[in-house]
Amino acid sequence: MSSHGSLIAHLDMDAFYASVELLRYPELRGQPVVIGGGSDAAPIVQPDGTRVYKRLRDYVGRGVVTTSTYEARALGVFSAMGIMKAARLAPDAVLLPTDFTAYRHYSGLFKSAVATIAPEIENRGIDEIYIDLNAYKDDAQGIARRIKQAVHEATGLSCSIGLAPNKLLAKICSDLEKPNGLTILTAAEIPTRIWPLSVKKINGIGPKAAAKLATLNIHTIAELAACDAGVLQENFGRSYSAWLMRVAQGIDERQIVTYSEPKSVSRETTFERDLHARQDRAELSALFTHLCERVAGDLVRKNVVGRTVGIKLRYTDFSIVTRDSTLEWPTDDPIAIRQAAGECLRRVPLDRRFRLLGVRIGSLSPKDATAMRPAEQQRLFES
Ligand code: DCP
Ligand code: MG
Repeated sequence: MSSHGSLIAHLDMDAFYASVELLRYPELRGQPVVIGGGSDAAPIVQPDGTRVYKRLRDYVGRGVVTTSTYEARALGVFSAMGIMKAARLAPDAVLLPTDFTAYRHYSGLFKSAVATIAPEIENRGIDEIYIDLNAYKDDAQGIARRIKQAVHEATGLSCSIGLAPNKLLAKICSDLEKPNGLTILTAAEIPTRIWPLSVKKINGIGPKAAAKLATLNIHTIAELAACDAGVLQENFGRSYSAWLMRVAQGIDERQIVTYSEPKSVSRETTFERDLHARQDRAELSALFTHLCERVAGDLVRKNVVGRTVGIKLRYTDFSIVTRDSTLEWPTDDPIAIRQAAGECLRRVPLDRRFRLLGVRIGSLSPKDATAMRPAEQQRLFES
């Protein structure tokens, strides 16, 4: 691997929830198994100690598959599929309930195991992390093997690692040789190994964007890289099209963000349909209030108060505007936040439809339990 440039690993656990369940029920190894039932999907233990498992064909309900073993995937059963649909494809597959407590436990175990070898870790979710390997460039492959080994020793589980010059490429690579993969990519290999892939492999091109690209006859990353900038801009707006062009070249400058105290908390929501400030006023107002309440709830849980309230809007062309306003007093009060956010909203152009609304509060400080803000005092007396 080259000794200049950046070096990032993306690690993703293999069939994570399903693999944790197989630790508990090793006799199911090699079988199609689907995770996603409620507690009534738990196996029944017979008097002689043997277990009788629930099968997909007996399932009735509206649940969805959270994940499945590779044997079940071979039959066409994947995450997010309705369980009854999965039952038509794999009627004999075993169904097991989801047990988040167990998955969180194993998530903590694998992350600590990685940290013993390479401590610069960015958490991405329950089963994936980015690891900064810039300090280990001389033997990145050896470090990656040691990480895989440590994860296996700590959990009994396998993972797949992608090693690449940035997060975007590392994430694509960790998925290329699953399960138990170790995929190494250099910048020079982007045309041969990344361009032939589907645009859907890029984290950030969702089903909606992929479908729109398909209408432009763009299916592979190579086709995206070759696409005319003007055509992309017409269809996706300035900022998203600029991002599309960068990622098609494998460019991504995001740094690894290791854990730190929160600097701000935010909540945002993408609407089911694009909304207009005047025509959808009531609906927007309710959504907006709900976002402020959730942000306030986050502050309370973290025991902090914030002083800068900001909003974010994403218009239908994906362009973004933000506004913020600084309060006289730091707060965690949903009404004060709603009021300040409302003032911000009046300062953005509302003549166009938008698809996303977000509320953020920053300039956080620890909550001083003895100091009560005037607005709170007032409401205390009103009630
Ligand atoms: N998950 C979920 N709903 C989805 C997708 C995933 O609840 N639509 C859960 C179950 C997965 C876990 O998140 O076990 C991790 O997601 P991955 O996409 O990494 O899927 P897996 O780890 O199951 O499989 P893979 O080996 O492809 O990573
Ligand atoms: Mg995974």
